[in-house]
Amino acid sequence: MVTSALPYANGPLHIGQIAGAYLPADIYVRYKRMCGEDIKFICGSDEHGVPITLRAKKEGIDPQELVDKYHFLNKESFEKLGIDFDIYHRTSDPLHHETASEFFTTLHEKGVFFEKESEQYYDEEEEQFLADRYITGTCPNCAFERAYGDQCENCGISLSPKELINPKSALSGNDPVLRKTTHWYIPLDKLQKEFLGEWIESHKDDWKSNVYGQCKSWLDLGLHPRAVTRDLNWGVKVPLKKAEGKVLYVWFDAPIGYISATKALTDKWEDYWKDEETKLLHFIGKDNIVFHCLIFPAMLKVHGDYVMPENVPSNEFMNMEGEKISTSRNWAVWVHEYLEEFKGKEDVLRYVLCANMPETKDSDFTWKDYQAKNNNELVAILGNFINRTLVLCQKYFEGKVPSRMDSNDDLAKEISGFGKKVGDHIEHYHFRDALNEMMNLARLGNKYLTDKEPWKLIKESEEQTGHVLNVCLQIAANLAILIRPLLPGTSDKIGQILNFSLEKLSWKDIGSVDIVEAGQKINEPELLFQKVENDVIEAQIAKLDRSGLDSNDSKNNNNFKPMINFEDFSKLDIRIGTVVDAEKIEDADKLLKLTIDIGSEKRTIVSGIADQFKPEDIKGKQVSVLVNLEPRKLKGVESQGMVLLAEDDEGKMTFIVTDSKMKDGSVVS
Ligand code: B3M
Ligand code: ZN
Repeated sequence: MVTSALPYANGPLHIGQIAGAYLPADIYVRYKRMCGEDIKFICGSDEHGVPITLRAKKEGIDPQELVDKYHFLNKESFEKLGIDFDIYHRTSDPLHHETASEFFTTLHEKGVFFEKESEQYYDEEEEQFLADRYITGTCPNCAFERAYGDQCENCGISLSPKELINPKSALSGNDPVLRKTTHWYIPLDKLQKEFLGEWIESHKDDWKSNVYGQCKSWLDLGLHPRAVTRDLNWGVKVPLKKAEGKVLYVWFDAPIGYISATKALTDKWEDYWKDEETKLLHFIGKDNIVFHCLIFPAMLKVHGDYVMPENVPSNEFMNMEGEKISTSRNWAVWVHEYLEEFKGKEDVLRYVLCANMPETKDSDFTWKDYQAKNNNELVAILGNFINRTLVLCQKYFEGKVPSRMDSNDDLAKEISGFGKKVGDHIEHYHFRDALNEMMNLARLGNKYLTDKEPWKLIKESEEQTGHVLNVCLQIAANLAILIRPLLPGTSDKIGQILNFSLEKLSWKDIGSVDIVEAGQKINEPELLFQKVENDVIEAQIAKLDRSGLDSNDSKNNNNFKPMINFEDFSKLDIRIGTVVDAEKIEDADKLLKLTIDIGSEKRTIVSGIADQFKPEDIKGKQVSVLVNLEPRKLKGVESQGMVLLAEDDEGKMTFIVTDSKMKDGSVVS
């Protein structure tokens, strides 16, 4: 049983979500299916909770209208991108309400919950209790100013509304007041002692270290009881008479959505949830770790009928162009837009997202890198090998598979080695390594062609040339199987051109050198991948909307950039240098051309400071210079580094200087 986090149906999907929770699961599932395993892949829309009601209010529509809109949009995006769920269900479905409600009742009857009256924040103007995202304020942990009542998205910590500093109602901006209300709580503190602590510890070595690490620090802090009900009118009604006007907490009902979706899929749903032999896996992003590793397992365990997750392969975050992806600030590549603008390039996106998957640390998607991976890898390595092979077969053998001269056992062994390596990587959730190993088989094919030079060999021996091309065709056919979990569309295309049915083949066929039979006709070659030109990339970069970021991010001191490690930092080579010359650049109001002596040499650096500094004021100044920044041309002048400046929120700048004179070239670290 494989699940991917149920995305909130409050907006379109972005690439960060795909790279985090959906693509890795899809690759895993496709691979397992090819190994012949009985596997179900479940997902659906999360349609409850404050993210939904807040968004609906903002758009001025009903929550139901909102979730209808995004459920179908997102379902279609997944389908087009080849994320091959067995079912894409939704939590507003009556079957889900029934399932979640029963689950609550079972726990209630077992006496798991305790009931408690407490004071909670309330918005008097809106006449509404302020739970979760209805309340925002400053994070007590990292000082981020837009933390929610349930979680800080900047540092990831889980919060309760009362922990927020300077809390405000997200509905009206008003200061909230305190009001009494009753809720039902799951005693996580008690469950930690009873089994959760020990259970997490038992996964110390087989879970990813980021996942285990996060759980461990939660447990070290000590878990607290958590309310599983809310004073809202949108959600699964609490099935208790005295709980009129209350619904289940979205994080209580949403994971049960995995179970209701399985019920909707098959009558045999219990085989996938209640059988001890079942291996349950949750693919998620790191902000969902606590819910999938602690709270949901606790619920499953106390219920008693269900298996516990065997693993929760969670990814870190993918940033974009150096900034945190953000729906509210419109900083993202939206999947439905990509699919519209890049028709036929679904596999390219899958490839680039996999190559950049945030497996162990946050990663960064950039359009330049997208272009480079497409042009230098998909086109130049994979596409090129297949295309050269096909063209040569057409040219020398009229599109018929030539015969091989021997059985070529060594080659078979070598190829089957790739199947083993890629399979191992996928089993261990090392998707980037799996991708590299897939490409290595294409590299091997290219090298074989280059070494054997069939275009020369043909002048000497048709038989030997035929042998070489037969080998290439077998490699191509094996590639179609090997890349299939990652690039299903491309795999299909190779199968169509080479005229063999991939449906009949399984993972263990990798290594066979008789997939395409001698004498068989192959179809006209068709380019698998096309080069992406600069203008396409530039248009995407121009489309990005930095307006949201400039006002909130770069100028908000509390919104720190994603964490880096020491190694990242030590890549920066910062030196002290003296400005020996400065002049304005023609036709550029803001730019100054500086000549800076950094001890061993002089550098030309273009800096956007002409509106704040006059050339004569900076000559002779000692400044800090990043000297290993890639050179780039600005207004025709090559800039060979960057001068470091501090900027306040009004845009006033000053140089970063030392407090006494230093030798030029001194290292800043
Ligand atoms: N909807 C949060 C998210 O989209 C939440 C996941 C539910 S998984 C059961 O990140
Ligand atoms: Zn925080």
